[in-house]
Amino acid sequence: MKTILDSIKTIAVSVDALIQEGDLGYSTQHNATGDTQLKMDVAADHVIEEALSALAHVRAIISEEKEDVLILDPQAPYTICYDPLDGSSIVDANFTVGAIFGIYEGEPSGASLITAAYVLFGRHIEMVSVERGNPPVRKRFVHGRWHPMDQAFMLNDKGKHNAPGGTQQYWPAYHKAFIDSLFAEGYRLRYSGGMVPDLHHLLVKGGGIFSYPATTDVPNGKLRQLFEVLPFALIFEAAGGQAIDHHGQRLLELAPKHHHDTTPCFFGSNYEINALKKAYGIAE
Ligand code: FDP
Repeated sequence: MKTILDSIKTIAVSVDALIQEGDLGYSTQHNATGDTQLKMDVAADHVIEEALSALAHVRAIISEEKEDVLILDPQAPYTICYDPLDGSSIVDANFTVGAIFGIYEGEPSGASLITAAYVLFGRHIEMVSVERGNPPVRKRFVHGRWHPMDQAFMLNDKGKHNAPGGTQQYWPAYHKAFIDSLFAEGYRLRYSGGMVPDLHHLLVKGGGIFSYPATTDVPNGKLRQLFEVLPFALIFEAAGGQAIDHHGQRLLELAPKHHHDTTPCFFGSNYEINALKKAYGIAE
């Protein structure tokens, strides 16, 4: 696992260089969800593919930017699913963007996710990783070295911030009522439109909630299970929070039928997620 995480660290530096170069033009390609890819998306994907393909023990890699699975060694144990540049719609505004990695042992699903990592391309490059276990191994690479996280990035029971994703016009009424109820309680809005910085923000501040509900325009949610949702579910649970879908099911219990499947998703500290369960009528 160390080799894969070390490789992601090296990848982070190369992808950051691409972002610094700043070619924001569109390519002629589309990803599996139909989004027109930026040249930067394609270039980041290429850098990551090349680096991960050089590793031993990797059965396959699956990129959010590619339709198909790339099989590397059918006998090897790990499949790495990744979103090379999450937040492509805000990179032109010079907002912080990220990359997300899920390392699965066997067929990729919540149950087989063994390590999750994300990279933040912000004022400085930062990487956070969680290796599943009891207790999970939580590490942060920043300012040139790995730091064990101990109490850092552990969520309090309740936070102060509300990060509501999706187009409000298409939210179900009970979701809007829930989001409004948090603001009525004094929660403050923090939503940049990038999943990585928005979830990182909640981890740094010790709580709150990020939601991307089922909406009338995207009934199965927008965020992809293997590349985005499951890795962050592992990271939030390891931080003492919860990560559930709109039925109240733990996201880590999901098993996508297709590698580009999406899901509605909610990540947060206990108070807010329990309040969401009540608002959705899914409290135990
Ligand atoms: P983007 O479309 O810019 O790639 O991965 C999808 C994503 O960004 C997430 O990073 C982000 O949280 C979400 O979409 C934002 O979607 P909305 O604008 O619909 O809230």
